[in-house]
Amino acid sequence: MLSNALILAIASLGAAKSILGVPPQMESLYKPDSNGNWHCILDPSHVIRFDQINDNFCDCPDGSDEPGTNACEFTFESPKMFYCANEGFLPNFIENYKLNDGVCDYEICCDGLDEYLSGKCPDVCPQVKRQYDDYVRTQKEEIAKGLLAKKLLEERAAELRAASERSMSELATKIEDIKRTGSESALVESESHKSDQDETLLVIEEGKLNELSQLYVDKNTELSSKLKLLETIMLDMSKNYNPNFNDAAVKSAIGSFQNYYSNKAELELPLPDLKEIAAQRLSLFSEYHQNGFLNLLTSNIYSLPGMVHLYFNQFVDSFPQHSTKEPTYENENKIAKNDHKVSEELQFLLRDLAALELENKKNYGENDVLRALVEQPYEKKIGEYTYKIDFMNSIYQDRTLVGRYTGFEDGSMEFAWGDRCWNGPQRSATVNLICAAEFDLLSVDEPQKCHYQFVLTSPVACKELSEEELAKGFKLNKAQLF
Ligand code: MAN
Repeated sequence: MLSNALILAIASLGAAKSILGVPPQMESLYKPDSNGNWHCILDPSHVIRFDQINDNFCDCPDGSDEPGTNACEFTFESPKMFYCANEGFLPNFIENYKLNDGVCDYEICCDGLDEYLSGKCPDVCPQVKRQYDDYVRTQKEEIAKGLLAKKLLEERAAELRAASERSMSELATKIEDIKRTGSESALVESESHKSDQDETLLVIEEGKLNELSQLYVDKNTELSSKLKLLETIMLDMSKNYNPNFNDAAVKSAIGSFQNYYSNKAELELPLPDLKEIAAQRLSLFSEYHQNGFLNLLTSNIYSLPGMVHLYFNQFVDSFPQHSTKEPTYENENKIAKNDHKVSEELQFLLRDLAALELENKKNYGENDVLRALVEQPYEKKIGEYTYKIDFMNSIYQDRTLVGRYTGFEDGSMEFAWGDRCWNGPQRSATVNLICAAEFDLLSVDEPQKCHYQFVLTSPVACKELSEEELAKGFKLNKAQLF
């Protein structure tokens, strides 16, 4: 409790100038009436003596009689903020419960008024102002440089957008042309090949293809069972190894295995019915250059068991492109083949157009600025990992996918659907962008398991700031005060 004498001294000090804790715009509410009394602000029927203001005893139900003490901390509407004038610097408000707690809260009250009872906090407003002015000056310089860099990015983004729109309209024209003339040109093409009598026609028999498919299915089964065995061994090891032995090689191997194992489900595609695919394809390509076919079969791209089905599809898809000799067809077959070619090209063009449309639908932020970043992936090693940010696309932590770009909001880029964590969620990340002329990854934190917070400086985040907005970013360096 404050001594009465002290409280009176403070109150009279307040009466002479202003009431302690009250901002200038509210001073008119703290005047005595003609009888030397005062009315609580929210409930004027409550009348107290004027000298009861700031006597460290809460009289008013709204707590308005104690703006300069913490006596009304439990009243619902008490003025919980105390005004520091901070002469020569910026005025501010501090929570009443921080008053006279023995701590100089110079970040808020550089005049030291929050410790008015002990007076132990001398006024440091001139020093704080110097720091603040330095901060504002360097910030303004950095923002100006950043805005120049941002302008260049925006210009590049505009070029990229224009190029993309040109490609889209070219594709659209081609698509229209093909749709209009596709069958006609197929017919013309088939006529021009009619006289190619000397080309060899090579036929792949369905039985042969079935046989080879079976071979790959059997190989896949055999390799899958070997893989299962290895997985069992590694799983056992990752559960039972002694983490207290600091063996970097073991830890790294187990880390990689856990990463692989957690994402196994996403990696494994169901094995398609190869015979069925073969039959379908055979009906389309009943004749084909046998050597080309065999070359493809014997190439070593099929060595990974889990990928057999994937590559087999690619291989079958590659039939038309890999043909070295154009076979001779009967007119009818030729028309069918060319129709197929036309429709295949149309598919490619439509797919390219759809991909471009999708790219253009991405949120590239104001003035499309993020579009320019597509060309400038960023990489930095922080701690034990190298992070690669492929803007608008993905983030990798070494070889682990942290996430794919999902959107841009409030100055942050969001990434999700990364590799799954061991016993955890799929990885995801938020990249907070802060203004600077250069890109620099300042920090990567993992506040929740496998959700990452990146802090990246970039011109993208630069914008003109008002004095008030600048002030919000100021951090006082207390160590430099004395
Ligand atoms: C790896 C890294 C870490 C992550 C753990 C989760 O070690 O991706 O960031 O926390 O996996 O198991």
